[in-house]
Amino acid sequence: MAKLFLGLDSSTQSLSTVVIDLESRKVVYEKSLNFDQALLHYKTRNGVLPGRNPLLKHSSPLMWAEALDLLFAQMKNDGVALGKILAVSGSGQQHGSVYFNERISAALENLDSQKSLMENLKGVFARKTSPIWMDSSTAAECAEIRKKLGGVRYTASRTGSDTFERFTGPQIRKFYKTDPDAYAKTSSIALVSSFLASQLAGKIAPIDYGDGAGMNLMDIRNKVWSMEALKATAPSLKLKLPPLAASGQVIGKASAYFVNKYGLNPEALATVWTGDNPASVLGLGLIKPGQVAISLGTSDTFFGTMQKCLTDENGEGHVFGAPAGDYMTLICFKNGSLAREKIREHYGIKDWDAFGKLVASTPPGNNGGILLPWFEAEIVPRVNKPGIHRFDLDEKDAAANCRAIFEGQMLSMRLHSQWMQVAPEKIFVTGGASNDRALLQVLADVMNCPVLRIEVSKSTALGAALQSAHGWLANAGQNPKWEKLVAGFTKPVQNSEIRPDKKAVKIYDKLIEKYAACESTALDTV
Ligand code: XUL
Repeated sequence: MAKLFLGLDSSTQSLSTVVIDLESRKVVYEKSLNFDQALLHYKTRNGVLPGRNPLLKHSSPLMWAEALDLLFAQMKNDGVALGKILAVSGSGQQHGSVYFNERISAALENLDSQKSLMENLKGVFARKTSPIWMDSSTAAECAEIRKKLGGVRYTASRTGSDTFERFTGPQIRKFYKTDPDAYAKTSSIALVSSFLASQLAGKIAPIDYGDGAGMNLMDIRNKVWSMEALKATAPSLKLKLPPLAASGQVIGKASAYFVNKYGLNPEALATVWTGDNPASVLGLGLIKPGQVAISLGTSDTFFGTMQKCLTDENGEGHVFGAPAGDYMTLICFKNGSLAREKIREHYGIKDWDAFGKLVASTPPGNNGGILLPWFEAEIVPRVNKPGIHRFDLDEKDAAANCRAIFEGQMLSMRLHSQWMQVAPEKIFVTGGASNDRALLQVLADVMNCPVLRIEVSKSTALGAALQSAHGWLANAGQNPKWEKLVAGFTKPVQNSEIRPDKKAVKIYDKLIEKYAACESTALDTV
């Protein structure tokens, strides 16, 4: 008999769903709803409300609630066997926050299926809009909290990350400073993930250790709210936060709203949601310490799982709780594809195929040529003044510059992930540039590790569906093993494995020292 589990992912631009059948180990349904297209009246662009201040990025919590109704209606229409779903879980874009007044609990407990979620939730918000992860308007608050906590190193070791503009704590502090009355009227604060989980559960849902770690408010080692961090952020904050819990933990039966309106199984369990990055780590099948994935997208992101909680004393990387227990790390390099594209355009290279051929035509190590591609302000290492830096590299040599940009990016990844003390056994790669074997060879050689390509359609919602299955099995006393649970759902692309070349590895083991020296020199000048 089918065992169906539902996973939802509320990302910046869309709400997606994946239904899995644990018996056949198959994804049986997937769908996405794009906010800009499906909910025109919010006038969002890429999920963000319009506005003049480029540092301010907000979205509408009502839009996320409306999307939830629309997606459930769509599932019902498409004949998804909602009556057989055993549990629901989900994930949300990290860091975004939702502010409620004292009416929230009653509204959630009495969701009326004759009305929409939007109507049910009218009048419960203490703040109309939600700052999201793209917001960078809280530099002052970051500095204030960091100072009160005692500096970068201490903040990172306490909360898992240095203070970052998009993190929820600095955002809450800004709200408290700029609108103290509305802050005082706020009885409860949710993350995007816990806001949606609350609707499914019909009560205020806990925040999980994964998403909670993206707030600069959670004690990363003990997985409890850090009183020190709460105090450094805003008054009476503890009273406004829900409890922390493991993602996938059962909250209770799903709200009757979804049962009556969409025919959801009355026995279906609502579980704690997580952030999109922790969920995607699950969806990619990364559950054992030392497993690493690299997404070569607009920005390049390095994800890893980690058993012991180590934090980055330079405050560049993040540590979050991982849904499979233990920890995960996330390091975001902003100048990813964007920088590769700039180089391709600069040298008039027609496509990525030609770019890859030029890289392959040059020797590993590039005869010592180094390129630091900080076309935009960089997160890792922290660079506020953009600039391109070349060392022993002729700007006129197109092929050498193509190799240099990718080598530089991969050397930077190796250097700036050393604090994790994780020697990866295998690296899974996703994203646009992962189609190019010449680039993947550079990655395998720099990291001295086999690299495999992985295709990730909706890996985040898949991770959420697996999380709901885990929660349901654990609740039934079945002691589920993550390794068994994720097996078969995510597979690397066949024959995509690239092994490191021993000679090239030796070259990069030396070149990393030069790279680090060049980076220090360049950082001294910016
Ligand atoms: C992670 C981050 C983003 C959002 C995107 O720190 O800010 O990856 O989670 O949804």
